[in-house]
Amino acid sequence: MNKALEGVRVVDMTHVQAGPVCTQLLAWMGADVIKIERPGTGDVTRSQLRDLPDVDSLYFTMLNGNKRSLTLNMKAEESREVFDQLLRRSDVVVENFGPGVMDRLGYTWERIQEINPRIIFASLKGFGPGALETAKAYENIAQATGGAMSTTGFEDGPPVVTGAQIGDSGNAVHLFGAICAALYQRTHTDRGQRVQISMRGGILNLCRVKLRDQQRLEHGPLAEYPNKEFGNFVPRSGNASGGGQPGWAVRCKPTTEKGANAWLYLVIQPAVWEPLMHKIGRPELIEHPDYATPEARLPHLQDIFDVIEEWTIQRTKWEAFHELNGINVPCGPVLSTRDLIEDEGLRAEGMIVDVEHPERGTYATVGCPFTLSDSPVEVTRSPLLGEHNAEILEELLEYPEGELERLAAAGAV
Ligand code: CAO
Repeated sequence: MNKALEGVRVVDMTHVQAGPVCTQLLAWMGADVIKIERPGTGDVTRSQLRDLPDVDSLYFTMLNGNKRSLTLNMKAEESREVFDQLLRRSDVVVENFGPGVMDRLGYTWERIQEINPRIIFASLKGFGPGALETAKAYENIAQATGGAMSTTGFEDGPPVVTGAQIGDSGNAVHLFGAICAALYQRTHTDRGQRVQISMRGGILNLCRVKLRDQQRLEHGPLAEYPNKEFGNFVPRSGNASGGGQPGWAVRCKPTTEKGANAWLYLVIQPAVWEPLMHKIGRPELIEHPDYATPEARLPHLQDIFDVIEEWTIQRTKWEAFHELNGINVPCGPVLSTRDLIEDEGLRAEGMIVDVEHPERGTYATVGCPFTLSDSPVEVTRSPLLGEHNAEILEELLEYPEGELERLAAAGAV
């Protein structure tokens, strides 16, 4: 066995971002992922945000590597025989359609179980039971309703979404974990099961510490927050660390005209206070009663970071990083997307990978965020629309020659 999920077949009914990122992870772990797409158009992302005319977009190619593509018009009568056969020969079906879509297609959980009692049926929706249950959801709607937006940004500004796609790609990882757990349980029960996840629930999981702070608020103000006044909910707290050790982003010497990302994030652990003050040339603060202990420092954090910034502003973010890292201060430069795509370390780590595509040439994609020593990941390109129709129908489903043409004439593939 060369891959962790070798032998697992996935019927991939996913589209846009959240579902495809999950099934791409399954494919990287060795599952045979068959992406079902509407004939003619396929996943809507194939043609969204195109950088090159008539070529699958990066939006699609970066989220659908290592999969096979089968076109199937799920609303055509003749497609049902194909889909049923696929379900019989598969281990997992994953979908992230709007609420009720699978039921309207005639594939309820009950029907899917009837066809294959060993299959795991995984769904990602915007919301779980309750007032929002029937609502569709995109990334930022999940961030708005799951606690991310109300806690991101500065106190005097509007709620802000994060650049990290925590609702989509973040929840894809939740869904991936859940499917792997269900596959493991099946090795004991020999039964499939229903796996469900809401984007809002997944966001809340990632906002766990904000719910910690909501309950701490009942016992008084949050001393480590930069905010001066508190209501009955957790306020936006800018770049405060959110953890037990204070942190903040400080400005550095710009290296480009605008210097938009000339910033360094640093955290002041108690043990680094003394060497840090020596390093920035402010040894008189080490024993100062307002600063000497972590508790004493809490009300003065902004002053402290201002003092540190007087030192960092004279250095580039990389110079400041190397000097502070040299005395064990936890810190990291704020890196732009340009910095990242050119980062040799990320390529060595397999996190930025170049892939060959027959229509668009070489493109860079983001690799698998974890490594398994016994299951190496080889990132390959995304499939063209319907590229594997003949292969899947004839080799996997054992349709005789000519059936593909019949199904195509009936508008099913
Ligand atoms: N053949 C025929 N029809 C197909 C098909 C196929 N292969 N694949 C999909 N369809 C049809 C479905 O049957 C459905 O039709 P009906 O509405 O008539 O039942 C329709 O296409 C898809 O509906 P949808 O509600 O999923 O799609 P949408 O573009 O209106 O909404 C989205 C998109 C993402 C808002 C919605 O799918 C959703 O809320 N998904 C769950 C949450 C989610 O994943 N969001 C993250 C998206 S990434 O930001």
